[in-house]
Amino acid sequence: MHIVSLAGGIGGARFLRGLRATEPDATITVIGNTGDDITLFGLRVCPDLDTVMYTLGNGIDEEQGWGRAKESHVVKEELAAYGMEPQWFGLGDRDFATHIVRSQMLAAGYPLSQITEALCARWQPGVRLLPMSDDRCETHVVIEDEHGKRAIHFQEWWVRLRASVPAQSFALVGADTAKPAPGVLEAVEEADVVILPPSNPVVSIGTILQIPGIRDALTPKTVVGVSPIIGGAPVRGMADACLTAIGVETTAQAVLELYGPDLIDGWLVAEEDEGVALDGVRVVARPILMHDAEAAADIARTALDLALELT
Ligand code: GDP
Ligand code: FO1
Ligand code: CA
Ligand code: CA
Repeated sequence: MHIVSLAGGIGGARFLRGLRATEPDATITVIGNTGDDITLFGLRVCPDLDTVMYTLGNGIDEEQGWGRAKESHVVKEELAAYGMEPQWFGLGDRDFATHIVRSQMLAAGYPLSQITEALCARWQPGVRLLPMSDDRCETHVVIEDEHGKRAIHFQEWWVRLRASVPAQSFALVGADTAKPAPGVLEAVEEADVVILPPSNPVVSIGTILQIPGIRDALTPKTVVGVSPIIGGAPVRGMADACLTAIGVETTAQAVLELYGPDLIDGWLVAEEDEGVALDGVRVVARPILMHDAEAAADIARTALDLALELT
């Protein structure tokens, strides 16, 4: 069986660990979000790709959900001693090595997809991890504060401001001319089913769907999604601030409508969201809280079974 999955960071990675566990013989291709990517200190950082790679490769800081386990921060302290900015983004020493390898390969002319493959040769995530695009494509956020109206990088809004200043809109800079990375459309074409983990519907899944060609490739497939919203709130993170910015309510119903019945065939919601409904979509209410790896595998099983039933 060939499964294609789209993924952001923590929510996507934890779900994928469950998917891999429940269907160990399947080929899983993951299309990762690179809209969060940022260049810091001359190094290219790809938070969502790294979160998936470290989580599936058993190198993640489990508590934090991003970054490396057993991390130290000597380089960060030394950079701060030189007064180097930004100081609001915490890169750890072990993590730095990943960004050095990636940046060196980018400078040598390798595309991000090949670099990700090279990094995964170490981590052996058990899935094929592809960036959504090899073309640089970054999410920026339009805000208005005491400095006026301006666009800032997504990481500055998310990490430095903790989404405390309302986003007026999001812009995926570079999306209009970006192409899906090599292998992305081919994987979707060959997929038996497509699963959308409970990743952020705006700045993770929504971003991937903006790369020209990806959404159109997905719609003829059987697509089952897991709601990232339970009982009117995100499980973790600030997805509500992202949804509000694009005029969508923070409910499992509204996220389903945002994706639309042309994309979604099956939708997994929490039991308290039973009653969510949309013409043309099979909605199933089940526990969808990934409190541990076993729970994540159970949720992935339910999503996969629903997809196979709808195929
Ligand atoms: P990020 O890039 O690290 O923000 O991670 P993702 O975009 O992959 O996932 C973030 C989303 O996952 C958030 O909107 C959360 O509401 C959702 N999420 C996190 N944990 C769970 C969970 O256990 N169950 C469900 N249903 N959603 C979750
Ligand atoms: N998130 C934070 O809240 N603070 C940080 O300092 C931070 C550093 C960081 C470094 C590497 C990495 O891969 C991820 C990191 N994240 C950090 C998480 C990440 O930037 C965001 O949670 C996501 O991009 C939002 O999806
Ligand atoms: Ca992310
Ligand atoms: Ca479909």
